[in-house]
Amino acid sequence: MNNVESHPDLLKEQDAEVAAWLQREDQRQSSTLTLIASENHSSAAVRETGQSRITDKYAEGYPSRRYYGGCEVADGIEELARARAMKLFGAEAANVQPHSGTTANLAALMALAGPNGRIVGMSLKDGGHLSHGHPRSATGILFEPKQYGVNSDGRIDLDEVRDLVKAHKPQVLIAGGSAYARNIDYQAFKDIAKEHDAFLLADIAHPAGLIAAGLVPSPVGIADVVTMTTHKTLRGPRGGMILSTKDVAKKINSAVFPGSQGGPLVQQIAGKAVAFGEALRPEFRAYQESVQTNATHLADRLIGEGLKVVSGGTDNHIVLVDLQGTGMTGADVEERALAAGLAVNKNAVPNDPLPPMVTSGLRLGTPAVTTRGFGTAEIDQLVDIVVGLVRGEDPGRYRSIVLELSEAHPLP
Ligand code: DSN
Repeated sequence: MNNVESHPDLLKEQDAEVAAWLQREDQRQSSTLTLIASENHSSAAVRETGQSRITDKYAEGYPSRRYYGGCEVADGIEELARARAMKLFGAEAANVQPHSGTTANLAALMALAGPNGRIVGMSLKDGGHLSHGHPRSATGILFEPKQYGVNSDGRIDLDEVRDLVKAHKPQVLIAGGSAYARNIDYQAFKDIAKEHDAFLLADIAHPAGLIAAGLVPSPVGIADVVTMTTHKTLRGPRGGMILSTKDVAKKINSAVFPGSQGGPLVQQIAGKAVAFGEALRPEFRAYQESVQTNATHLADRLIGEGLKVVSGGTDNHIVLVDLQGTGMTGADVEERALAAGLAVNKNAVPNDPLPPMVTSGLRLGTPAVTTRGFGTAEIDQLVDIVVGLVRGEDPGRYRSIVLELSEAHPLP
């Protein structure tokens, strides 16, 4: 039995300050709505794993090959998580130890590119991710990166990818992004990589849940390595994971441990196992269908209201709004939305003239509100609020609507 079950007020009695902060976060999440595309609300079962005594256990190594005694439970948990992950995605191998998506990418690049290796990935400003070779990320410092972007239609420029790979001769080509709303042609990426003897790494941190549900194309079976986080559309605990072919699995494992991490967070791995179990149930597909339907509806409605959406819509859970011409920056709308009770994030749009802490864009996403039971009718209400905020309406006039919606759709 864990402490919370046996003594629910333990933390409050022992450390009122920390308890108050955590209570405040409960209240914040309950009374606001999250439209941040990378966030979600995990199930109570997933969250319960974080309180387990397994958090106290060192388990450096891999199941049956640990550097500590007493790892039989950690072994069982990790094997279960790996088996469920491989079943869910149809993968040949899985490493469930990465603490995050960034550490998963770092380990995968260490395994495939080696020290000072050359990599090609999408630039952050065009919708990629820091860990795809940004100059201030370890992946841009330890490797030699070149970055591709998107065309004027907001879609990946495959000709640029081909030319860059030809010129830079990377060991690893990366496909995937953190603000890219369109499906990725993984086979086209694989063909380019293969032609130049490069590995293909697909980072599916954002659409992992949609991919698991079979609603957007999967790179598994095409890419050599697939990295992801487990807490976005996948709705698991905060963490990372690497899927791979059997051929490279050994290299991946040693790049995770001992290459870039020490002891795995077994309580998080237990949470991943629970989340993968949830994702293997039929209701998960229904949830992901709603995530996608809500995002399409959100994009269509915003466009109908005269806002510009990068690439003209979405194939997944992300809607990237280009605010140029509205008189508002991304930072302006983020702050105004927060005052109304909506958590959103400012985001660069392609060719953004503004710096990253300001930006000309707003990235919206539907996973968290869909977990709370939102359908297209509630999305319509959110559209009215977002459009009003962009047009300069007083955020205060929307606060009660957001509170009502929040109360009617409690957290899981
Ligand atoms: N946190 C990720 C996201 O918001 O997409 C990027 O690291």
